[in-house]
Amino acid sequence: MKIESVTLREIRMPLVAFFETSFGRTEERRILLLEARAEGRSGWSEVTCGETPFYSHETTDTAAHILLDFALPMVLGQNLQARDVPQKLRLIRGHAMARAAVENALWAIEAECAGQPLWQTLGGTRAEIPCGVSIGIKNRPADLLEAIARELAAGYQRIKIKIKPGWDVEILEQVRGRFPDIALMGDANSAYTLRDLAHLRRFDDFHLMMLEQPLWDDDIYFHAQLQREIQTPICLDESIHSARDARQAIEIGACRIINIKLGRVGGYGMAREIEALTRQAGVPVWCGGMLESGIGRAHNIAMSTLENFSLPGDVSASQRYWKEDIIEPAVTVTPRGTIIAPTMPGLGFGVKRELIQKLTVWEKTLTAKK
Ligand code: OSB
Ligand code: MG
Repeated sequence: MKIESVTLREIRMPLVAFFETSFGRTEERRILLLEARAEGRSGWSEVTCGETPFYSHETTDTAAHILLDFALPMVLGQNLQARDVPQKLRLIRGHAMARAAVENALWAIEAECAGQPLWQTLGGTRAEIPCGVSIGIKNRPADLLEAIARELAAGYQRIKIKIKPGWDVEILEQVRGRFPDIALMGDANSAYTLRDLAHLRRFDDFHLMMLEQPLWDDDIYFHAQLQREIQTPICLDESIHSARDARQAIEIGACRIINIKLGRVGGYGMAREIEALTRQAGVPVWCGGMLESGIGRAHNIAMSTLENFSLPGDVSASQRYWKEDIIEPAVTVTPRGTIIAPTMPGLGFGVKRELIQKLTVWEKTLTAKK
């Protein structure tokens, strides 16, 4: 298909409640949406970076720069399929979330052309996906316990809490005291070093499903050393950008589980490679979240239908984040803590153009030369 034009826009959306990790607090999102046009259709995607370079190097502003000045000119006017995009963008080093947005929008168009929901075009095998929630650091432990109780009542299958030095062992003691048997995990977002080994060993008392990214964001090797010293399975998030990274991590024993984020790995092509590799290696994966709007959420749902996404992911209901989401219907979760994959062709959800227009702070359209 020929890529006729692409519109990139920034929308601002306040979160219904602040979300805090070991690297900081987010209250309002600055989200880039990409709309590609080909075959007389529109395909939407979301750039999943944060506003700050604290989770990864990418930010809303760097992604806009990379897309407008480099990535979009490499694909505009060209005749290509979604699966050709990684090759077309191969000269761009890093900036995976910006690159992923180009590829993912084309997948949505291809699915619509095929008259199928995207998850089926991708080869998903699961029409209902298991869901967990990620709960941020709170002002008080009591706020966290209350949030956990609320999410469990809504049916979510596992609880992930954000941890950091000073908000870890004591908090886990309280959570386990009140909820002894729930599926529980912690995400450190690289808040520890190997000097904390004795401290990290104490986490083994809480029978956590996994400990996500305890050490440096760019490390694989030392996570293998840590994994040999603790019983809790390590899950890597920040460190895994490619199938090669995943293979390395598995071969040296750096983790027993992997969190796949569609943006962090550069799009569906690489996500599917990692899914296949981990499936063959017997290492389960789950879909991570980046506080996405409905568009990114719809893509996360599609990816989560792939076979090896066997653990509950961080993909949850729209209303946990937004007063009004930009897709219709909004994402909802069943009382058994699942999301039903959509049946509508393409992205699988309607896009609320008027609302998006209202939230837009700037937009830019690049058109193929005739
Ligand atoms: O590490 O998984 C993470 C949010 C922003 C940046 C990094 C992470 C997260 C989350 C939230 O855990 C997941 C979500 O609810 O979207
Ligand atoms: Mg994480």
